[in-house]
Amino acid sequence: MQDRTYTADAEPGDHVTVAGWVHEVRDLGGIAFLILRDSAGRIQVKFEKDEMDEELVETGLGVSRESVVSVTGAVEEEPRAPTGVEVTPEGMEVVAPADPELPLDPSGKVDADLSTRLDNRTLDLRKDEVQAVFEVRAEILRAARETFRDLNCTEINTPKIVATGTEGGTELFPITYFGEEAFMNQSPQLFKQLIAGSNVERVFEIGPIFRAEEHNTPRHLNEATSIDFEGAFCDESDAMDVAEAVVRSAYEAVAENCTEELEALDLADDFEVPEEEFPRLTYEETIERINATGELDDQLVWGDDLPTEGEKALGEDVGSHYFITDWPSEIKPFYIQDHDDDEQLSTGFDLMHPTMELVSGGKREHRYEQLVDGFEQQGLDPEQFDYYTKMFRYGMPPHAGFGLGGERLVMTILGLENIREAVLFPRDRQRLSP
Ligand code: AMO
Repeated sequence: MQDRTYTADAEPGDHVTVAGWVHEVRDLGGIAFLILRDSAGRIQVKFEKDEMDEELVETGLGVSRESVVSVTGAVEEEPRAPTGVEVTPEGMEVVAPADPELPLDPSGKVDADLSTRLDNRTLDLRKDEVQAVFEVRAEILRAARETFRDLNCTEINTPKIVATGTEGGTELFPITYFGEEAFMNQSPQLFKQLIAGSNVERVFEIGPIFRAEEHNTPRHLNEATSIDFEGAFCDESDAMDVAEAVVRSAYEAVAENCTEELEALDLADDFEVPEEEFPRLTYEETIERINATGELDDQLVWGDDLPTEGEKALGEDVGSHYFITDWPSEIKPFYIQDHDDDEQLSTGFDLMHPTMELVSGGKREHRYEQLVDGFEQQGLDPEQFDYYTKMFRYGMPPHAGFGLGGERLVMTILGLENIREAVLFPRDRQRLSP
């Protein structure tokens, strides 16, 4: 729009046209105020009924909340106005009227449940605290990209329509690809390895992953954003260092660049950047510590997956982010390498926030024979993965990497109760639109 001034830039003495949404209209009798909101903030528009053009006053007072308007007038200092200035209008246009019946109240005075909010995201995002989540999310992704670039990684984009799954067959979404069965990709796992094995060496990708998980939980999505890393000549310890750097840089960036958003979310006073190095516990130590909390009915034994209550009990015990290393080989995927001196033990690791898993990773099996054996042990047909395994015959360096759940990172940094709050348009068991 030509010559439009953002509300935050309107200074006393200026003559401006501001444009945005009608936040509220307060009619005090002889005088009325319209609060206009745009992405930069809010500004008060003052209507003096006896002194102004009747039609202008009618337009200002008659407009419904959330209509889009543009107002032209002089900016004056007004200490009693919310931002210390107000506009005395000379002209006003209703650019796009809003139905007076709104499905949710963007002023936040009336609470809406999450489902109503997600059905009406455009209106929901007009609330400062909701917009703040997505500003923070954008800053977290920016910080992750910057950290990877500082670590000499190249950003890649890999296919999301694929011929095979990698993270367990039951969680695949099948689609039809020109008459052939194909799938939505569960992880860029195999592609990122194939690129790490080229001269590019160190890569990262931020993109969607698709998991046909049946269960609806506050921390699972059917389409999530994965922040992936893969590095040639890296081992699991190097990959853990990178994961830790990315997570820490996300907190630092939010603390430094999102002060207004943290205030809108009421987090400004308590926001903490994790300072200490994340401890690394072995899987064996982990199950011993979980058992010692006494929170589980049945004691965990070697080879068990960690139940959610166990993760929670340990998270409270540790009180910070922590890694779990040296998982039993049998519960890690085929592409994870075992330790040379003990093939029951894998190089796989998880990074945990005290409340949930954020990252899985490990050193990869880069030796052709062992890789093919691993497929067979997991009941997968190595021939289907020939496009992948054959590259391991042409000089595949040792390499390691990880996948970090983007929404879980946002959720844990902001303490959101439901992962859906960290996604604009979540996909879950009930939700395929909007
Ligand atoms: P994994 O399956 O553990 O590992 O996924 C990595 C991380 O992605 C996030 N995540 C999810 N977030 C929300 N909803 C989901 N349904 C969901 N599934 C996964 C989690 C999880 O820790 N290829 C490996 C990674 C690697 O080894 O590089 C993988 O995909 O935060």
